[in-house]
Amino acid sequence: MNKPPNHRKIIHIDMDAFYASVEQRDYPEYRNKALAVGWGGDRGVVMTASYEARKYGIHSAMPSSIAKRKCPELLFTLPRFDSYKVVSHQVRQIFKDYTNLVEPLSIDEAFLDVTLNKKDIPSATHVAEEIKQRILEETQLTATAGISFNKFLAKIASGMNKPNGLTVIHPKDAVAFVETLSVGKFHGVGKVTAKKMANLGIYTGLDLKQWSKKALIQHFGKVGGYFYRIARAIDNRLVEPNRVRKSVSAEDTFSEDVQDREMMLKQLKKITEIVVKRMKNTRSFGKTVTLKIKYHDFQVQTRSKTVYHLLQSYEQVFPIVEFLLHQPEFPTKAVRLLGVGISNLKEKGEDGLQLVMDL
Ligand code: TTP
Ligand code: MG
Repeated sequence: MNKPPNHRKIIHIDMDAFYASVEQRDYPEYRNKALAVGWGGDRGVVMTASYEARKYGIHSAMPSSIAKRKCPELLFTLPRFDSYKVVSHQVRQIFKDYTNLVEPLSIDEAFLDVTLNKKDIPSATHVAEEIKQRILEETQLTATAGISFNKFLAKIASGMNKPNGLTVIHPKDAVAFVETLSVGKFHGVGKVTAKKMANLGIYTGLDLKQWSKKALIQHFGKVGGYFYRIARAIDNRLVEPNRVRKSVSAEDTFSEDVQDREMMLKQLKKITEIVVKRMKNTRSFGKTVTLKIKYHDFQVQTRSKTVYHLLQSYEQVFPIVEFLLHQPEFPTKAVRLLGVGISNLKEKGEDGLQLVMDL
């Protein structure tokens, strides 16, 4: 019998400028053009931008008005989610030819564990090359692959060489590589955490490595243990094919800033209905309700409430949303956007039990 390999072989695959690439594929007039997917109106937001548009500094989540200022010839098109889902499904079918250990992270991204793969290809790089080639042949779209021996490094690797890239981080190089990496590049370190780290003098993996596990947990809570491990290139998280989503959410921008309570409640009812429907579709139940409020000046506030029973129905969720709108106080400034999220999700097990998922 073959000796099991010392290291796992993990691939992270991420489609390039996903929504924009599908639009450029389906509408030749968008090819080689600066294109944004999203609403181009005054209060629209860029969902993603073609690589041609990114040269102007345009990126996801940028208000459309700013994007147009940066690039006056920028074209806008509305998203066609059904087409993106078709591609996402095609790509997942390709993955399944290599391994069942596929963990989708979003519509265009997944981890694959190819340590043992259905084609018995020993090199993970070869698997990734084949998958990229098949994605191109079957969807006419490009993807970028990152390859390493754990999820953390595979994800970092795929971000290093986009678009249409393939980057390998070898076990022998991993420790030195993480030392040079800026902490802002670590998955799980957002802007707020990066700033907190900077205040502590932590800028790179090497800086992070100087801290004890205890001290990191003291400063950052539970996730401090994860930071301690990844600073040493250690990440034993498995590729989990049936992972349940941790949260569902929806949000909507008003066409004009709003201060009226009835209008806010009307909007929140609509959004809550969408969120509840999504939870039902995934057969999940949540315990934490979060209300997101973005004010006219772009200040964002989130208010959350965790309850002790599992929530799924509109009748259960909406009163909490309404409560959060008034607690600690009803918005004192005009509101631009409202969002509702439900997290702390659990999936109803097939045997009817409520499975407690790893949160
Ligand atoms: P990403 O993979 O983050 O971005 P991308 O595929 O457009 O570009 P990249 O080449 O850098 O991977 O997200 C996938 C899709 O998800 C993206 O095409 C549009 C959508 N999306 C949003 O709708 N809003 C967002 O804020 C982000 C980040 C993505
Ligand atoms: Mg992508």
